[in-house]
Amino acid sequence: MAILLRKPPAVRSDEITDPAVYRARRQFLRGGAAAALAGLLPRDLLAAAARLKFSKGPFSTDESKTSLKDVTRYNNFYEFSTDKSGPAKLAQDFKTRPWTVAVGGAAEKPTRFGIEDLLTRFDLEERVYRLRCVEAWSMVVPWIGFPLHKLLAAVAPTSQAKYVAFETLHDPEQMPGQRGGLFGSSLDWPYVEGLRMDEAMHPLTLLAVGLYGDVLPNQNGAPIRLVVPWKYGFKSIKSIVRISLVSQQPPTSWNLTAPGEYGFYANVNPKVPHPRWSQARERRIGEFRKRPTLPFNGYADEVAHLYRGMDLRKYF
Ligand SMILES: Nc1nc2c(c(=O)[nH]1)N[C@H]1C(S)=C(S)[C@@H](COP(=O)(O)O)O[C@H]1N2
Ligand SMILES: [Mo]
Repeated sequence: MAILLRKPPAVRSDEITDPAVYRARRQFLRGGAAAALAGLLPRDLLAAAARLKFSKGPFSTDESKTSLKDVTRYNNFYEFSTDKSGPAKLAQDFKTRPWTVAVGGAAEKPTRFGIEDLLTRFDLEERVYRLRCVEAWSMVVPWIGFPLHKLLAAVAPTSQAKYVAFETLHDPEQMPGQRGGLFGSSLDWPYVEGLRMDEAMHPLTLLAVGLYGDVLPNQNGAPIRLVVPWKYGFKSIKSIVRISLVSQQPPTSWNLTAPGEYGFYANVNPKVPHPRWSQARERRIGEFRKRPTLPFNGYADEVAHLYRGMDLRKYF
């Protein structure tokens, strides 16, 4: 499994920065304050700033990437639609500005971060991760983001912090899937997810703000979403507005809906079938043949130690 992972090249982001992008960023930084006062930020300049900022991060797979088209047109985002092709259309006008992420709970310095702050405060990295959906398909996505542990460190978790709870925006006016009735799904809103503290602090755990060199498309969870590559895709909660440090294991949307089918841990495990289908193999989107599913989605060398001594059939 380790052969699929490579170390980051020793190249600093400023050495690979295109001069045009550099200029755009300077312009962005100068225009930033005025634009922020006016309540708007030019999207292309923001994208240029995001593009500039990233360097190659660790843990990237060498496998071929899923096409941008498939990554952005084959989505699970039930707030917009339960149909895979629905979010790309229905999330087009989703407003991701202004946007804040409240990070608090068991923390000495609870903070409400503005999204522009989050885009510039931490060094952004590109990380090419596999994403394995519980529905037995997978993708390879070049995310841009920063490790969650950096954000958590900024709020200074207390000793009470044993788990981290995440919450997606609740806005039925913008999200047709949250209206119930014809467009509704079986999920309760807002979508919630959670991680154990050691999982949240693991260097693989990423808060993504972009993919394929640009800011996140709305249907992929703009403006900020979680990516936990060794777990089933539903743990990678989109369009986050709240992150809370808590002392008890928090509820999670899919577990609340069908506790026998979706556990809290949701580690990718070819040996534990979903009650209605096998998890032994998966189809990589864009391919026809099926490939074997790897324990922890191929990240076992990095994360298996977190679960040493745990019965992974019981804690599925
Ligand atoms: N808020 C929210 N987050 C979500 C979902 C969702 O419906 N709502 N779907 C999850 C599932 S099941 C998967 S597989 C991934 C899909 O992410 P992608 O569309 O970027 O591939 O998002 C996850 N995060
Ligand atoms: Mo999924």
